[in-house]
Amino acid sequence: MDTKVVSRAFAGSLPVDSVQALASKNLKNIPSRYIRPEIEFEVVPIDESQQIPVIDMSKLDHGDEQKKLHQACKDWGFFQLINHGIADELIAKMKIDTQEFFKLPMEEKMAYAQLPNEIEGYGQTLVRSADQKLDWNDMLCLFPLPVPLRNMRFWPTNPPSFRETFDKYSTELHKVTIYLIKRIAKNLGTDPKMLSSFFEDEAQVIRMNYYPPCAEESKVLGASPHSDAAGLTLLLQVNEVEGLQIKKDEKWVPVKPIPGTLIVNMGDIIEIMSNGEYRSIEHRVVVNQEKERLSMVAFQNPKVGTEIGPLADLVKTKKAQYKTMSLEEYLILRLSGKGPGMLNQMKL
Ligand SMILES: O=C(O)CCC(=O)C(=O)O
Repeated sequence: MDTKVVSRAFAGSLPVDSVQALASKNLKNIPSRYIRPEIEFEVVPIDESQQIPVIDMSKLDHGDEQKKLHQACKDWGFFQLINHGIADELIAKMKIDTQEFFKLPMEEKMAYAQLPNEIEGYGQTLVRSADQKLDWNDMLCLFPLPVPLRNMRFWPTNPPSFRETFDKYSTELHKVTIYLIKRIAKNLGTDPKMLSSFFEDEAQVIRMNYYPPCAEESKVLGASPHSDAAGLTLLLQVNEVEGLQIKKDEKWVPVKPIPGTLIVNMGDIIEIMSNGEYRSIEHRVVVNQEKERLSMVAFQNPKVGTEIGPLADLVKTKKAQYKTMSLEEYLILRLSGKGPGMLNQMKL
């Protein structure tokens, strides 16, 4: 990610308190900035009967799995990826190191705090105004790729293995991304080498989310409804507590992660590049009354300099549905706003 561009998009973000510190006070009544009346009036019921498709990466050389991938990207915009090739031991270590970081005393975590108007580091997501509703969530956000742009000042040195584990995990996610992008290109009828070249020097952003338990769990949201600005998102459920819900046919569908899988979703960039063939789906996170929840979300973005717009091969027979602009312009447009529907700004 071009950190200067991201800083411009985040200019004016207001600092807010740590939710973990707030939750530790065991307040009976949660401050009103976290209370979301809209959830009470939610007209879309949860649909427990549906589940997102499962894609076996080791079988993608076979036609059927490749077709299944196409349908999953088209109909759901989300799937669970099994046999992705990342070693169980590495995933287990990454989960432990993430949990250990959030267990550190607040003063120690604050050594990695976001700087004013920056998203990288330990803190919270974008806050634009003093009356904006807040998510029940703290995060550690790092930009591991491209390597020359790493800002090690935000990489925890405690737990001592964090940096090494995180570096390896980031590299493995990059490999999975390149593999999937090639498969996606094939399914879309465009050149796999061309599409994957945008992601070779990718701008990767990894966000570790910590959602503390909440006494008024049905009144707050861990993450407000949104779609991801990224190319692809690869999500690891760090502990066994569910919370992610995706909007499908106007209903919220809870995602029940299968242990060892990565949850993959199409971001807005893939929706745009595919000229709307694949969909970037709105999702949100609910929290738990008794248990903390942790997740690790990797946003896989094309390299700086990539043009964001429908791919040339996909506008030969169908009119372009989205604008074309530089990644930098796109990020400013996409990150300066808030809430769902941001993708509409890209539609023609
Ligand atoms: O925690 C999760 O499951 C999803 C988080 C998410 O959507 C985000 O960080 O953008």
